Amino acid sequence: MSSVTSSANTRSSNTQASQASSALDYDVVIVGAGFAGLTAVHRMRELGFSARLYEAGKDVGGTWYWNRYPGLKVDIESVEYSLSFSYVIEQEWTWSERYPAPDELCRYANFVADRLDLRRDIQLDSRIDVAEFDERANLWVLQNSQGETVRSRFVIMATGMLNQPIKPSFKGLDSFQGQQYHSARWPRDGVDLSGQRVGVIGTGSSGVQIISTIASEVGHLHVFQRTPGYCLPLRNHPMPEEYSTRVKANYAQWRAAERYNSFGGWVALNYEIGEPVTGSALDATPEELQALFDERWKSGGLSFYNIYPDVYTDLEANEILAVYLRGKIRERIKDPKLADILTPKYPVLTKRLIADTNYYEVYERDNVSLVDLSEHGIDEITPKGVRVGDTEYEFDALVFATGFDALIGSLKAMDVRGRKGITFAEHWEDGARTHMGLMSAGFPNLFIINAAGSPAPLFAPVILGQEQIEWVGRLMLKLNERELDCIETTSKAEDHWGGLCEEAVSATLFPLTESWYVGKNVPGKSRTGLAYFGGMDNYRKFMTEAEVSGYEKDFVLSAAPLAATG
Ligand code: N01
Repeated sequence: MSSVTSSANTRSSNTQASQASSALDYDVVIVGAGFAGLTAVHRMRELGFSARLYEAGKDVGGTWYWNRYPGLKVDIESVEYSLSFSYVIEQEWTWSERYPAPDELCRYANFVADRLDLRRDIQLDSRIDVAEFDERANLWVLQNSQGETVRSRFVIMATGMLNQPIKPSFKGLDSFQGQQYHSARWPRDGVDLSGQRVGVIGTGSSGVQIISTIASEVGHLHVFQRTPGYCLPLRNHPMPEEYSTRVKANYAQWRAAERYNSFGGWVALNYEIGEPVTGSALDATPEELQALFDERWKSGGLSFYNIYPDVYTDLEANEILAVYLRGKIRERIKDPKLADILTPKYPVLTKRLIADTNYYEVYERDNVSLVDLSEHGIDEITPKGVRVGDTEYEFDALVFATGFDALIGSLKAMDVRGRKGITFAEHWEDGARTHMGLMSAGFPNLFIINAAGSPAPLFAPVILGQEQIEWVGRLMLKLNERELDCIETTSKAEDHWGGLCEEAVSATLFPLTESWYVGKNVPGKSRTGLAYFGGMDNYRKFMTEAEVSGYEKDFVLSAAPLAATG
């Protein structure tokens, strides 16, 4: 292994001198060039830390670099799904669509990287293969796929919450003779499916967008649906110039509204800042309910997340919205039998809403068939296709839109070794263990962004990532100020945080439904500590308390290697 030589190969002036300082290449290594990774590079530089970002992909963009399936659009409005730390970026960049496609999101990420001159600290096409904490030197030693070794004091893992694709372990999975694709690893040059017999397994956000887009292109499409979801029209269109101009002129208010909208984090409603809904759905009059729901329906996308809080916690309140949305779904499906199969039954919002474009209408096509798996699942993948009971469906191509090992998958898949060589796969074997979704015991000076133990599933990840990175940056400054080298959390703090996460999720309806929110999409995965469902406002209080208390509780701070001090 060669060692990196860098112009920034000593600690910056901001960095506390320590026994290990001479061996450092960078103050901080950042992994992943999505929006959070770019934010981290910028922030670290602002604070005077030397930083290097490594990205496995050949370009910046993160999720939007890797996910390229046909029909993909982000389902949060572009004016909100964007970085808020730079006035220049906010003002100079103009979105072309209300909900942009990955190409535009990656162009945006490139614009950010260029405009803020981040590129000189970013190494693309460079996967971090191993990250190991050196307990004697109190630093991280990382090896990348280019054979380089780098040493840093801190590591920021900006590897994303929906990054590690999964395929169910179907019998005969590898026997299929046709082409297989996973929604999250779609070939970048596209796939010509014209005239082919195609099977799509999975009808979550990815499956629904793929199905709606390829239906008119393929020969015949079979959709394998296990659980129907709540699909709502995205209502995408070119960005109205007036709207874009108005948001730019009032970005501070938009951002504040996003930040302080505890669930969802996104606020746009009919091109205005929507007010958070308070009170109980059970106390609202039928007229009030109708007006509120209709307004959201007209706005489109995922505006239903901004709803009476008890819709998340009370089955009766939940059913009021569920009935409304089921009615809207049935209106879109002509055949009542088909409508029965396509209409969801579980409590609404307990799985992520799906923003669609002409999804239900696809089933009016002669070349599209729905295979209902609710009673009888897929028995096996065969060399020719898929067998369900006595029926074998034959395909030229199979698409797995079967989701992700959310929140923990990316770190479990990496070879990251903390104290005593323990990996995340080992440490998280029985479920995610973090403190505030920011640190894990045994992984000193390593910070996790937008992933396990955080409110990421129910809050705008762009904003959450930024707040977490700001918190991390202030913590790093504080360590230097106090002439400390190292911070780590404890097993006790993880237990406590896991308990708080469990308490918060148990108070909601989320555990009633099998979804990635609660880990039920992966056999044997525990929901404990997986995510914090207590709302962003409460989460923010925990972060603030940790900071104002000087990290005295639930963290161990040290000036010398803990291993050496015993
Ligand atoms: O994955 P999913 P996704 N047999 O887990 C089915 C974000 N996202 O990639 O529901 C048969 O939601 C499974 O069935 P069931 C967004 O946050 C955003 O679609 O478990 N079927 C389900 O239908 C989203 O929530 C955007 O019964 C099986 C599907 O596979 C998250 O990513 C776009 C099966 C998996 O759905 C994940 O979405 C895309 C089996 N054995 C994604 N196993 C936008 O911004 C699984 N399934 C627009």
